[in-house]
Amino acid sequence: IIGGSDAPKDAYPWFAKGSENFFQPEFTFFCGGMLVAPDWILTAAHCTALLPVETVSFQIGALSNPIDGDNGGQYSEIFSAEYIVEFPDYNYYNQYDDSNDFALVKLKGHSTITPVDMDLTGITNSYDSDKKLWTLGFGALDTSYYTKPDWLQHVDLGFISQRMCKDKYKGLSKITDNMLCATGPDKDSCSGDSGGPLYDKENDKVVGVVSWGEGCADPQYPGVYAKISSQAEWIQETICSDTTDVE
Ligand code: 4AZ
Repeated sequence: IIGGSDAPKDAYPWFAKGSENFFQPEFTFFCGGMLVAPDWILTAAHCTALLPVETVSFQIGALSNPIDGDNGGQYSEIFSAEYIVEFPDYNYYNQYDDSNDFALVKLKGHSTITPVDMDLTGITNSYDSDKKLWTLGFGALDTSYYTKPDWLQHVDLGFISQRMCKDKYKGLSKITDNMLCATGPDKDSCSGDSGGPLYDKENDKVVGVVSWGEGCADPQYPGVYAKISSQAEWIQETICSDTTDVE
């Protein structure tokens, strides 16, 4: 997160920190996520696409980045992934074309933390161009991409209309109706924030998943988020159709 500040305790109990030990040692942080049902994390497909499922875990309620860090007294729970469902037509090697950058991670166990509500009806369609939205994560603090925070960062962004976002990315990348754009002066999500939420605090709903952008905090290029309401049906069906843990 660029231009943000320390997330307050208790503000995002449903935020999940993804860790993996396939590319990195000892379950190191790789992406954000959010608890959307007691046993399901919503994250970005580009986060999980190259990872074997047995190398993935999520800490729900994480505020501290170091695995042995002090979580500030906030309650958290760690679960490993049981299986991962990527959006059906998601293609890692063609990921900017029509992103649908969604993955649902089934957890080995049920969290007792309250999941966050998703925008399944499309409240984003009524946003004004400066509607305030929040994003959060443990990603890069500046455009060197290397500095990572020890504590969860959050930042308020302004919603960018589809028309304006298309215009800004003209000649560079396609902005589809399955994407949401948001930006702020010297504020953005960045490398490592992927998979985390775009959050509408007023309505207490997550509306997007951190997906991509040209650079970070470049005034020409807003951050791009996968639009949750675009694939509400797939998200709900995937979560509800699961019958592997009937007890
Ligand atoms: C990334 O590399 C990334 N400015 C995430 C978000 C944005 C850019 C890059 C948006 O994960």
